[in-house]
Amino acid sequence: MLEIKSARVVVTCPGRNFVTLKIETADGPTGLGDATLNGRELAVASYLSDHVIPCLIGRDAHRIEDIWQYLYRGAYWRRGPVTMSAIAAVDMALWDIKGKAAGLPLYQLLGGASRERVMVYGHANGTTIGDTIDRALEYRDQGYKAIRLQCGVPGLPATYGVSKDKYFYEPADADLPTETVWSTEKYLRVVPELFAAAREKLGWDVHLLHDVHHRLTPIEAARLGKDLEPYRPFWLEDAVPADNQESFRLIRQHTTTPLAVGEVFNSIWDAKTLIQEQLIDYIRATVVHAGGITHLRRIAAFADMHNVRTGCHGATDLSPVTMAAALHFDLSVPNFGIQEYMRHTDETDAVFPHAYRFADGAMHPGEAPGLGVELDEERAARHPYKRAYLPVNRLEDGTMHDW
Ligand code: KDG
Ligand code: MG
Repeated sequence: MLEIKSARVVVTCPGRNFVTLKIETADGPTGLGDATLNGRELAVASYLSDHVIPCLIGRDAHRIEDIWQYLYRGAYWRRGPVTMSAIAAVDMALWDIKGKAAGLPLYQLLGGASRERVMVYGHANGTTIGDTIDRALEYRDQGYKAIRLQCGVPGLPATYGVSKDKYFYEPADADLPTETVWSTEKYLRVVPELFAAAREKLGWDVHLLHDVHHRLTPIEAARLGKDLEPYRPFWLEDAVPADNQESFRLIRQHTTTPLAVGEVFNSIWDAKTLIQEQLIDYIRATVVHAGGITHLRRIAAFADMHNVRTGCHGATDLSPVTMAAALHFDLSVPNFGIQEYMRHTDETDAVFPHAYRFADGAMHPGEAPGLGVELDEERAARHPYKRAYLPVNRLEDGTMHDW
């Protein structure tokens, strides 16, 4: 028995908001879990402090599966991003504790390494095709084997995925949602041009990825998939919103471009049809928003039975605690595909010192016991919460559209 003595939530904003759960045991280690839900941070902080932490005190930290079931089944109100991010934070913290208690890095408890390193993809973006290719060449020189390409859309003032900064992208940019404008027609013209230019300049020895960010209809996505086929993309991400999982059947009938989806999924049920019918190639669900390591492993096992590989979300709104958890998971699961890596700022890394490292286009979680991430609470306290929203998106005639 490793008794949970106390738990608390730390909200900090070292350049962007992060919600972290810290669980302390009576005579044993402490554990960290990420509970950050971009633009809705305080809802998860309250869910944890007001409704979850009181139920944790006195429980055995070693009973990870039982505590997961207690919080999921026992709450009656199931699923949803707030609930599942809160459960994820508890789950991560308990795995961290178990690893520290065993004196082993988490991946060893998950069955050990299935590979030597974890291939990651970086984000090359620019307002023009030329800028994007220049960034991609820099990524390639830094050793990246896989690069996501996003460029501005001619005729639109700004586009998701395109940053003002060369290396850091932060879409939660204002204390009320920024309004952006979208044209599918303009977008569908530029992306094939971007990929044609990229293959010409970057050659064929690098994987190229693209994120549609849920903005097309199935038939539009099918068209884009077909247009990109000659350039052999590694994947086309979030081609349509997956609220209706059957939408992917239509895309699948028309294109052999590999499909990835799921960064907003929070449970296996969001992906059931997609996986079972092999309508996708990569599942993007991640540790923090999909119920923690315990639940993500279940999703991965189900995906493995259907030849679907993992491609965890790894944007900057997922804290270094999630990044570490994802890397332990990636290193261990048999059906790993790729890991997204948008590096955090130095300010964030200073609040969350970590053992994971990047070299030659790949990452490794390191050998520190547990997750291998610390929280510098003194530094964290110097960065108070600052309200920040993701943008919203409208068509040129003012109609609300998916951001
Ligand atoms: O919080 C939203 C971001 O994580 C998201 O916009 C980033 O789509 C994204 C990606 O693929 O990293
Ligand atoms: Mg995405």
